[in-house]
Amino acid sequence: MATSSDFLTGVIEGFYGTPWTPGERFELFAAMPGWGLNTYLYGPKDDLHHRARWRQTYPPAEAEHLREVIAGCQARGIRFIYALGPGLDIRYSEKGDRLAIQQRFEQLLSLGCRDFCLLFDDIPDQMAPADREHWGSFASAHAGVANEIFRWVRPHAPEGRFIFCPTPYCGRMASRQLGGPNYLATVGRELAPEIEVFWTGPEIISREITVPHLRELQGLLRRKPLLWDNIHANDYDGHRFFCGPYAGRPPEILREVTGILTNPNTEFALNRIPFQTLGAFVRGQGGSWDPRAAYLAAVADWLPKFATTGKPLTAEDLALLGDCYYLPFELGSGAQSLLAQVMHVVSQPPAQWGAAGVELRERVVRLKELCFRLTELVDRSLFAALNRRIWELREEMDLLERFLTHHSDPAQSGQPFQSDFHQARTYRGGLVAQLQRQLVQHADGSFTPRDPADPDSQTARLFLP
Ligand code: GDL
Repeated sequence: MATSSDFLTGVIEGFYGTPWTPGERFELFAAMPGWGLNTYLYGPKDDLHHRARWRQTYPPAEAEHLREVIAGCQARGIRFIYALGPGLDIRYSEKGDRLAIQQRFEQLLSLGCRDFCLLFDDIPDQMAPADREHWGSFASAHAGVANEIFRWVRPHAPEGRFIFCPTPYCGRMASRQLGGPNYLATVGRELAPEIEVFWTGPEIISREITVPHLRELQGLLRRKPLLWDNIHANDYDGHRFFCGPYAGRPPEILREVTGILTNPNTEFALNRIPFQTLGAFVRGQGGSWDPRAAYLAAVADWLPKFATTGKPLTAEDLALLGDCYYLPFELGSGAQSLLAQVMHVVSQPPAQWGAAGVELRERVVRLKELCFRLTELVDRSLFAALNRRIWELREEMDLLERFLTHHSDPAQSGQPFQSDFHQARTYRGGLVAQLQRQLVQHADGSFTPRDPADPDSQTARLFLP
């Protein structure tokens, strides 16, 4: 049941990008019990020893670091799960490679770890001919290796959990037959029943995860999955972060999974609302769930972190800021209505803006000033985590303000607008920005080349060497 300690609720450090510092991890462990989170999984993709150097054990200094992190975690009553990702170049039929996994887990056992995970996500889904000959299929190779390691670990850690992440770990990947035909059914049949299986939902980043979706998966896996939830992950987009509430999953899913672990924003400091609202969701034990109310409650609790050297932020300010960086598929209400107003006003001739133009300008100025006030944050690690993204938002607010001011001035009537602070090539410049303009994505997700008659295409051509 959802509240028992058997139900895993917590955090996966499993993103691409700079791993958290030991200090950040300790801060997390101290706060987790208060939010009702009982599990932490260590698997930062860019810890070299997690993937690239998976065959080598940790050198002594790093091992000691890990020992402290494990002890700090367990001292708070939080389960520490260690994950290894050998899939980039493992030879599944090589006894030596399987032994290397065992040796790594042996080292972790000696550091106090009791819970383990083998990750086969984001790896080539092809095997060497010798591996195919030995195991028959990719799925059998994965299940076979996981079973072997599990059976070795179990006597050393009878109380520990053992988790497996399949190569197709979401509905879309499974329907594309990533890992070969019947991968999940084979894993379901061959993987030891005690081993839990990670799943991210219908997509890598799932807007919604429903009970029927999970039930269908249970049939294939012959067990309830463990959710690896990427709803707040931001490693795929350097311009965004997500501090909206846990949402898009009905409370009834709690009965269909063995736990929910969230793989959040890479920037540790930005995860307060994701963590707190996940805890509240699970603690609700399947009762009604109001994501907006949970968001506003978490905003109020996060506010003290936003102390500044100047005028203090209000909960309303922080809610608006969070609305601008809410969820992957959804802006918060304050950002939604601002965007709607911008779209409405700028699509009209300035002569028709009237009061809507004035009101919009006030909102834009307020948000711009709010962005500026974040430079005064006393907590500089929070500032560092926010700064690049907020700066971009501030630039857009500044541009809009200048645009609205220019066109509201009768003396400028009919004059084209230019900003001295948003010069071509310094603003929205660079290779990535230009590449992004070349393929247009439509509402259904499909892409087409940009219309060559579009004046922006000529601008792009102008920038070519
Ligand atoms: C993934 C990776 C994860 C990454 C996330 C979001 C899983 C199982 N693996 O595919 O490490 O952070 O997407 O980009 O989700």
